Amino acid sequence: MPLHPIRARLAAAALLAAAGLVASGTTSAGAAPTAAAPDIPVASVKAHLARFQSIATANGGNRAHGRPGYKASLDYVKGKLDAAGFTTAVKQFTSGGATGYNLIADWPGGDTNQVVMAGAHLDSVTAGPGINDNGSGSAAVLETALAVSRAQLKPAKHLRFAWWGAEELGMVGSRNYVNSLATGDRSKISGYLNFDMIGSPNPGYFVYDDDPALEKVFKDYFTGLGIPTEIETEGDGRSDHAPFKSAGIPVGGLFSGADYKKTAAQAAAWGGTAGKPFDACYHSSCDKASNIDDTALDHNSDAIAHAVWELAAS
Ligand code: DTR
Ligand code: CA
Ligand code: ZN
Ligand code: ZN
Repeated sequence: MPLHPIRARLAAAALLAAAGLVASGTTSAGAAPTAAAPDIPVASVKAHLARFQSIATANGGNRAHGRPGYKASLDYVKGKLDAAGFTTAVKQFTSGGATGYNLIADWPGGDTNQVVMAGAHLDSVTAGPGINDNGSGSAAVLETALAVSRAQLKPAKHLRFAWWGAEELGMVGSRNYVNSLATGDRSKISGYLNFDMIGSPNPGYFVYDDDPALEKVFKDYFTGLGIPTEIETEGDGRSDHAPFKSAGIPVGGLFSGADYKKTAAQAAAWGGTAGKPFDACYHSSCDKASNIDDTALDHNSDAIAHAVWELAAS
């Protein structure tokens, strides 16, 4: 079988790097080379999604704020991070008369005056298990954090990962977190990357355009894969990056589409079905384990790792 053009290009780049003909990752001004981000195994990301699905199934069909499936999801993610050597903290808040929880995981080391954060909301709506929205972002951020541990990464900047509660009630958990930070701590966050819906079944490749430098990290990555991207416009301010942006923190992120319909031009660029929503199961009971495009989930997970490695090194 002939190699797909993108794969062929990647294979050629890997061969050149292996032969020492090109650097696989160097910092500016000839500083010590930094290892390139590892491939994030999509099978591992999907295993987390399968667990989120089982948790929902065992808890009334959802993982929503104030419901037992939310806390069970948080306990699962926390257990993986604790075992991998992260310093984790569960931060409680109250919304709608129910206790909510954010999970914060710090990777020991790096300059704590320069914090790179990546996060995803872990809650679903009550209508369904929330596998694309937002098991996808939660699982990909988790697997990226676990890859940091596997690599025993020694980043220049400090790395912090977050899973937010009650996003579906209006970004309650992430706003609570940003408001809880002392002014001095807010200014130490050099960037926040958000991942909400990154495995949509009829996917698009949208990059947040809020901060040009963070946008470029993702755009360049997809250009390298030969995948065109568009600016994310469907939900400006509709996810957990919004409270960070309001506090003056640079934000970036990825999105593969919700209930808007894919245009003919987008289907020509990305494949999939024109005239159909990016995610026809958005906020529905059918947002289950089958509601995922594995290729989009794979590319977006790898892009997260790429951004985390690059931003933490510089
Ligand atoms: N906030 C999401 C859905 C959503 C809609 N548009 C965007 C754009 C970027 C990120 C997310 C979204 C939800 O959780 O329902
Ligand atoms: Ca991968
Ligand atoms: Zn949602
Ligand atoms: Zn969401």
